[in-house]
Formats: sequence, C-alpha cells, structure tokens
Amino acid sequence: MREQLEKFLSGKTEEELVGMMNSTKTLMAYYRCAMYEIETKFRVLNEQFSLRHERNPIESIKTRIKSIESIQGKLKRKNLPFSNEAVEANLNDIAGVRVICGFLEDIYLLADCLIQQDDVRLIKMKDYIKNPKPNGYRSLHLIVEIPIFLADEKKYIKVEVQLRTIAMESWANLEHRLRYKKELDENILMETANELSECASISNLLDEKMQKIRDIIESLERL
Ligand code: 0O2
Repeated sequence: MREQLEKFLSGKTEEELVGMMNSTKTLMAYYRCAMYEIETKFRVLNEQFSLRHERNPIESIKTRIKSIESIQGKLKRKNLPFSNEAVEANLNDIAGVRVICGFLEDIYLLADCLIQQDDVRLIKMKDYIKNPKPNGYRSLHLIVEIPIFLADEKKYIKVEVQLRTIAMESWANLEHRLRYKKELDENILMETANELSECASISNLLDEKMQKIRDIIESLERL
C-alpha cells in the first residue's frame, strides 16, 4: 500500500497534490449526497406504507461511505490506478445503503418501488436470496445511479443498496466477524463455518415461515 502511494505521489507538485485532495473530497461529498438521497427515498416509502397499510416494511436503515483505505485496497486488487476517474468508472460500492426488513416479501416490494422511480437508474441487480452464495450469504443487491444536482450541472452517482431481513443481517454480521478471525485454530474455523452454513439454512426457513404466517394474518384481516 505504502509503495503504491509513494509511486503515485512522486513527481507531483504541492499544488497538484492539493488539487487532487480537493477533487477527491468533492467526489466523496457527491457520494454522500447520493447516499442520503437513496436513504430518504426509502424513508419516504416506509412512511407511505405506514399510512396506506398501517405497517412499516423497514426495520432499520444503515448507511456508510467506503473509507479511503478500503478504496485504495480495492483499486489495488483490481490493478487500477488511484484516481477519481478509476473510482467512478470501476467501483460501485463507495456509497452504501443497507435496508433491513422484517419480511422477505418487503425486500422485493421496496426494491421494485425504488427502481420504478424515474430518477433512479438500475445498473445491476444481484439476487443472493434466490441464489445464495456457497457460504449461505443471502441479500438482494442493487447498484443504482441517481442524479445529484450541483450549482451548474447534474451528475449521476452510483449507490450500492443491500436489502435483507433481520435474520440475514445477523447472519452476515456474524460471518463477517468470523472472516477476520485469522488467529483461530483451523479446525475450530472449519467447524464454525459449518455451523454458520447450517444457521443460513435455518434462517432461510425462519424467513419463509414468518412470511407465511404474515400472509395468513393479512388474509384474515382482509375478511
Ligand atoms: P463492505 O465493508 O460491506 O462494503 P462487484 O465487483 O461489485 O461486482 P463485489 O464487490 O464482490 O463484486 O460485490 P458483491 O458480491 O455484490 O458484494 C459486495 C458486498 O456484499 C460486500 O462488501 C459485503 O458487504 C456483502 N457481502 C457479499 N458477500 C458476502 C458474504 O459472503 N458475507 C458477508 N458477511 N457479506 C457479504 P465488502 O466490500 O466485502 O465490504
């Protein structure tokens, strides 16, 4: 990382470096604005649902901007230079919005409502709920682009949206923690990974059963 940074900085004047720092700061501010926009869109949808259907599809929303260190690491892994152009063209997850729902059905409902908005462009959708990762990871991922209105221009900025249930969220948090436990004994690590895989199946079953129960309750309420 240090070597890459030194190579990148060498030969640059102080003025050039200040200019680069400012343009990176500006780009990060655009990502932050886009992230707030998407977060607000979900909060509005949640509000509207609570008025229309007397229920809130969203349990919580988490947002984050990728750190400069993670951005550098990802660019390096992809063999790309550390520049704003490379970030904009190649990294989709600088701005992240995670929406946590109580029920499976609400994930798809919210995703559809977002995609249908006329200022939202869907770039990519990965459905790890219908097609879970081999380790059991489940979530619906969307890469969307939305316009940010600046003083004299309109700029489209990408945001990664992850939609998941409470069960998927707690599973992913646990798995994420395990992934960084490099000091653990190989056997314990393997055993825990197997247990986690089993938890993924149980949590899938739980989500499906809870959805079925909610469907029954809602059909009774309609009578
Ligand atoms: P962080 O800190 O959460 O951002 P791409 O190049 O975008 O097509 P990428 O980046 O692998 O490919 O995208 P993908 O598969 O959609 O996954 C991106 C993010 O999803 C990850 O971000 C995680 O947040 C989450 N994720 C994906 N797979 C797993 C998994 O197996 N376990 C857990 N816990 N989370 C997962 P980052 O960059 O890893 O980190």
